[in-house]
Amino acid sequence: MIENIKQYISEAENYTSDKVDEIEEFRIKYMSKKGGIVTNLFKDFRNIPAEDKKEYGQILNQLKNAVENKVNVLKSALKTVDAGKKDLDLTLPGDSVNLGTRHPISIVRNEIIEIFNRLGFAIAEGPEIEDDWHNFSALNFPKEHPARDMQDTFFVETNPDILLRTHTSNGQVRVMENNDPPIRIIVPGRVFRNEAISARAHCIFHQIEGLYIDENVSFADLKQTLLYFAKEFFGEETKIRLRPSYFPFTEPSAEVDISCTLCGGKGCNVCKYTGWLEILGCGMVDPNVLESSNIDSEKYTGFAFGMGLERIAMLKFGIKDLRLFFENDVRFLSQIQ
Ligand code: 2U9
Repeated sequence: MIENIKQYISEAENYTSDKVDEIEEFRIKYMSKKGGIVTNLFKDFRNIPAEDKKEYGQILNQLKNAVENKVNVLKSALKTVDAGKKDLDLTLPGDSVNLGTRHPISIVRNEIIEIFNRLGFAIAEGPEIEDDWHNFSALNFPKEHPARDMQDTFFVETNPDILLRTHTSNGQVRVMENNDPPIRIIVPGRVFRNEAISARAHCIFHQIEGLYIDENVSFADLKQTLLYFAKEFFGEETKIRLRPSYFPFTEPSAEVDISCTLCGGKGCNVCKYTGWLEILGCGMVDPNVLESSNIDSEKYTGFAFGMGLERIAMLKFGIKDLRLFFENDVRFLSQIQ
C-alpha cells in the first residue's frame, strides 16, 4: 500500500501540462470527493492497522500536498503564458507616440520662404561669425556709426574685426561678391545683438532679409513685392503702408506697416489704436553698397528688405512675450502648429 502511494507521489511530481482541461482532469483524478485517488486512500485510513496508521497518514498527506502543489504551479504557469499571449496580440492598437511640433519660428520662416520662392527668390545663407567688412563696411556703415558700438555688437574675443553678425545682410554681400546680377535671394538666419533681454527684445533673434538686383528694378517693384507678401502671409484683405526711414545700406528707406490683423484697421489694443502694425524695413540698395561688391550702380539697381521673425510670429500667433520662443517649454510649443 505504502509503495502504491509513493508511486502516485512520483507520478504527481512528474506530471506536466499546459492545458487547463488536462490540469483539471489531473486534479479530479486525485482529489474528486467521489472516487478521487486521494479521497479513496483517506477513506481506507480506518482499515489500516493501528501500528501503521502514523506512517500511512504521513505518506498520504505527502501525496495530497504533491497533487495540490502541482495543480497550483501548473495553473499559475498558465496565467503567465496567457498574459504573455496578450502582449503579443498584434491586432491591438499600438501605444501612441507623442509627435513633436515645429517651433513657431520655424513655421513662420518656412512659410515666408515658400512665399518668396513662388516669386523666384532663391535661399542663400552666410556665416554667423563674420568680419567687419561683410557685416558693416560693405553695407555702407560709416566708421563712427553707433551700430558698431560695443553695446550692440558681440565681438569674438578682443579682435574688433571678428564679430557675431548683427543682421543676415552678410549673406547678401557674399552673394553679390560672387555672382553677377540678376540676383534674387532671401537670407534666413540667426543674428546677435548685445541687448538686454525683455518681452520685446533678445540678444539672439531670427531674421529674413531679401535682395533683388537687376536692370530697372524700381521702388514700385519693391512695393508690389511686399504687398504680395503681406496678402499671402496675413490674408488677402491686408493693406500695407510705407513710412520714410533711414538705414545705412538703403536709400531711400522705408518702414512697412500692415493693417492690424486683429481689428482690420479700426483700432484696438494690439495696434495701440493706430490700425497699423510695423512688420519690416526696406529700401532701394544704396549705390555705395553695390559698388563695394563690384556691381555697376549705373547699370543695376536693387531693392532690399528685412524682417525679424520673432515679431512676425508674435503677431501671427498672438504671443505677448518674445522670451517664450527661447525657453523650449513644450506646454508653450505644443499649442502652436
Ligand atoms: C544688402 C543691402 C541691403 C536689408 C534691410 C532692413 C531694411 C530692416 C530690420 C527689420 C527688423 C532688422 O530684424 S530687424 O531689427 N531690417 O529694416 N533690412 S533693408 O537691406 C540690405 C541687406 C543687404 C546688400
